[in-house]
Amino acid sequence: QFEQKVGGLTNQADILNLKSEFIGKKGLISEVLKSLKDATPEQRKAIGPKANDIKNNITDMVAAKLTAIEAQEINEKLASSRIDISLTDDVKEGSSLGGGFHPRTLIQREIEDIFLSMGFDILDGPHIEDEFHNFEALNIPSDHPARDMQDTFWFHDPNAQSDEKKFLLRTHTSTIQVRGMRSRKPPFKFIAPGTVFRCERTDASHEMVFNQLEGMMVGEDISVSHLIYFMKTILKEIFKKDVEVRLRPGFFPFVEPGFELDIKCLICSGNGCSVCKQVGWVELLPCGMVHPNVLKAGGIDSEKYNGFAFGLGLDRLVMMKYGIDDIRHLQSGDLRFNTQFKTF
Ligand code: FA5
Repeated sequence: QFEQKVGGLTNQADILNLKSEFIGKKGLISEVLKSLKDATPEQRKAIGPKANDIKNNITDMVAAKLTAIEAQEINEKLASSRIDISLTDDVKEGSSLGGGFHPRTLIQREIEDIFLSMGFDILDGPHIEDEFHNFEALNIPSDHPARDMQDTFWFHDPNAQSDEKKFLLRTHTSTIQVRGMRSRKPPFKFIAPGTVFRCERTDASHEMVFNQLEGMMVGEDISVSHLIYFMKTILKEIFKKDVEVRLRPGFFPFVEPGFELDIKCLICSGNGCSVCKQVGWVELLPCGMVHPNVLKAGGIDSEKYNGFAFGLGLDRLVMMKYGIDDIRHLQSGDLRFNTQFKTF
């Protein structure tokens, strides 16, 4: 009877109730055992051991049944609270949960690799600069009109004496030309990527905080053809195709002669858009032969050595490479923009 009844039970309490119905203090078997006191010795001998066997059997069956139920409960709990630590395919392929590089980082690294392979060093410099490194050593004295070409964020100290050193947020990475020249002996060549700051109105191709990549090569008998070779190589490697460029005279006090290298706007294919201000060309890579005054300020013998320098507009290069029609997307922090460039 017990075996039949317990088979259908799945609940611990029901099983324990059934157990006490049979072998509890007032259960059926206990009643049988109790009644033995009035039985004959033969009856006791026959019934006693049997009743005890049944009691033991029931105890064993209950224990087995309870163990099985407990095991089942543990398994169910494990299954429902299991944490899947394996990577799902969407994460592997770059969902919003995965990381990635900013397009500027991707291009910067690519350019760094190209220049490293050509034997250039990579230099860095401070964002907060003094007047000497940002202007004077670059042949831009304080009364020079070229200072107006770059609207400057000055640090203002109301207690400063008029002849004290003034500080600013660097307006170009050319400051690192000065630091590079003063820390090494010719011949040398280096690039210096970095953020620069200008107090300018923003539009589709202008930011207040943007990035340049400076380059400088100093040695004996360096000519404009070296400069053009390096400029062409870098553009070819980056765009992996021939892009239309034009070289025109450009004025920068720190180079002589100076050039502006423009690229045919890849957003509008030269037809005119807000990025190229409808002219079809984008100013990308000003460059030139280093002015002797700059070499001198850098502690270099300008009779013996010469060199070239360039200041690539990194954000504009990124825009041309990826067809980005507004520079402000780059710093927007908008994930819909950033996640398009996932590389892993
Ligand atoms: C300079 O800053 C010079 N130091 C570059 C140079 C270096 C010339 C060495 C000669 C030799 P310019 O102000 O033109 O030059 O800026 C260089 C490049 O930075 C521009 O061609 C353009 O691509 C980018 N640029 C300039 N202003 C902005 C801006 N507001 N937002 C985004 N990119 C800019």
